[in-house]
Amino acid sequence: MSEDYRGMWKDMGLDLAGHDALLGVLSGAYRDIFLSQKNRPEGMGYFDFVMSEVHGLRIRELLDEKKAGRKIIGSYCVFVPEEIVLAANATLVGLCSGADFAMSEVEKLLPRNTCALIKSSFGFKLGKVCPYLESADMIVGENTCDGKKKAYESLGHLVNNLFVMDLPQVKSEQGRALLKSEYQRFRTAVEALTGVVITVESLMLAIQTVNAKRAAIHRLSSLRKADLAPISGLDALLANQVFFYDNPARFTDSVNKICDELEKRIAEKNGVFPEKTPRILISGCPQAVPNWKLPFIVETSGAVIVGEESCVGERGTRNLTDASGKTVDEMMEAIVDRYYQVDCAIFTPNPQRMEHIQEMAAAYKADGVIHYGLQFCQPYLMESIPVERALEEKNIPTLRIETDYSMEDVGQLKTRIEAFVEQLR
Ligand code: BJ8
Repeated sequence: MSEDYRGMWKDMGLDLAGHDALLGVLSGAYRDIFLSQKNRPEGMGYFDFVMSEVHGLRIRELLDEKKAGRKIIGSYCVFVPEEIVLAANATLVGLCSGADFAMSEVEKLLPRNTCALIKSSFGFKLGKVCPYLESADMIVGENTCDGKKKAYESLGHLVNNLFVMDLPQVKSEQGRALLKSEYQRFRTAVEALTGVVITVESLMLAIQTVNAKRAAIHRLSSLRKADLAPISGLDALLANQVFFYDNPARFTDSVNKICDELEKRIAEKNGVFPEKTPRILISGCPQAVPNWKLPFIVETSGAVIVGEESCVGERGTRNLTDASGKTVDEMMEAIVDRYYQVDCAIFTPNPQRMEHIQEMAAAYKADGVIHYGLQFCQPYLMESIPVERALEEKNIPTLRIETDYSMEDVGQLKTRIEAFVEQLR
């Protein structure tokens, strides 16, 4: 980190010893996993810098925004519409956590058989190690899976600024109406928090800003369709993870810059892996920072990851919001339409997700799909069975993985993944 931020962290109420331990593990893992890769695009230097300052400079920027009167809103799910947040002069940051922390404390509040993602978010709160969580003026929980739904009841006792958004579980007229009314309720709550009433101009600008960010990520994804992968799956995942933390305009710019570089690499046939490296699509649960376990194993087992069917990936960023509305109400409708298409496994039935996985496997020329399910995540583990069936119909080999954030199963996973990659050759 370029500066000493200890005073800032202390003022935020972080547990400095715990935080040091977390940063120590994070920076060691980053060095071993990311910086050890060969022939990385130069543009990844920006993301290396962002990660090195993820608890430093970016937090200082957020605190400066707060001093200037802007509010910070933290979210655990891609159903929280960034457009509404930006239009009301607030900043949205992702809170989903990808590492085990303070597990003994967490298991006093949550059953052991809760998914690692939920446990991690509690661990970061109980261990007082997440400056994003501590800087948030509002935290948004969403009624998605049962685990999250019930966990927010407990989280509500740990924070004093939780807004729980109800979400549909069925794609129907009533489901869409629920999403619409919840987005209206969220808009009112955000306007009350910031004291800023959303206008046609502010909402239009917000839609354009978020669309630009998504369009840059779409451009990056589409370059990964090239026969010689111009960027590793690890680096592309990192860009998708930084999507949730960075300043939107700067992020868009940096992703577009790396895309310019990747276009040149493709023209020069300069890939990050040799020709004929088996191509893998990952599908399933979100991989939040610093959960890099699976892609690291895959890409050190002779394969390259060419896409993520995930909320930290294409499921989260797939569609743009229609920007043709002329009134706030029309734009709110467009926002509802855009998010209503997210095909999270909490929906039943969820045939669109099967179609999207088939489409992605074809578009990215994947030789195989790894379905990534977090242990105890019923929605995605249950849905891994129809996913496998849908891929079998297309003769695409599938490997179903069920894991958590611990390193205990790395050896076993590596053996299974190496065997799968061998089968794809
Ligand atoms: S829209 S995927 S971000 S809910 S892994 S907590 S589902 S038990 S994260 Fe998600 Fe929104 Fe859906 Fe996307 Fe529950 Fe499963 Fe845990 Fe999960």
